[in-house]
Amino acid sequence: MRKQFYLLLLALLLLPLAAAAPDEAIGRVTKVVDGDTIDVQLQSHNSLISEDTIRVRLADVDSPEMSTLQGPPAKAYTTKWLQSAQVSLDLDDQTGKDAYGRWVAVVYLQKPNGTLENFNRMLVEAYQACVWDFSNNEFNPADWWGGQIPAVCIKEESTAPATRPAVSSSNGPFVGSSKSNKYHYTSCQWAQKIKASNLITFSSSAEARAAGYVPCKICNPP
Ligand SMILES: [Ca+2]
Ligand SMILES: [Ca+2]
Ligand SMILES: [Ca+2]
Ligand SMILES: [Zn+2]
Repeated sequence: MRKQFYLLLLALLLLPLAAAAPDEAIGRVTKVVDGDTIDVQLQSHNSLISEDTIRVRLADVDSPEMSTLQGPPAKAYTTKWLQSAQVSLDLDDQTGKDAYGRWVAVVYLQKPNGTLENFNRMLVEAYQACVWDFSNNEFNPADWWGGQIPAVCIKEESTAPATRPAVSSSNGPFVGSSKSNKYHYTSCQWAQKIKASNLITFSSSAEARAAGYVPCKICNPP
């Protein structure tokens, strides 16, 4: 009798938590493909999904590709936190899968104490991804920070590869800090650490060099 009472009490205590948790799908991460893409073996999911293991593209963020210098560190960060971890997925109700068959989702990491951490947000705060807000999904990244995206790294939706105009590699924009003499690709991990108040933008490498700046040895701009 007493045991049942405590079980009931526990269930009542957990009820609000369960209601708040995005439980459209719950599973374990079996593979980290790169910083913003993972495979999840599902333990439970709603009727939208028919597969047992799905590939998930983190919604509204973009980590550097593996072919770039910043790709492996981003993958290492995601691996550190998510490999074999238990996650809850808030799947995008508007588009579901993207053009590559990956489920678009916000990934919530289940901490040992039961709390859920928005991993999409963690990735941005760790400088391993830019915010890249697509309007075709249900998510608004500003919500992750209580209404205001911090000045970390924000990509415009219009810079999507399909619509980005071809530019010569010597064209910018490049960025530098008023506190140093290096200039970077905007995607460089060091560029992303420059405080907004110190940020200088150059439209070309010629302009950066004319201002006395030299190429960063990490991202190696022209
Ligand atoms: Ca990416
Ligand atoms: Ca959803
Ligand atoms: Ca969005
Ligand atoms: Zn750089």
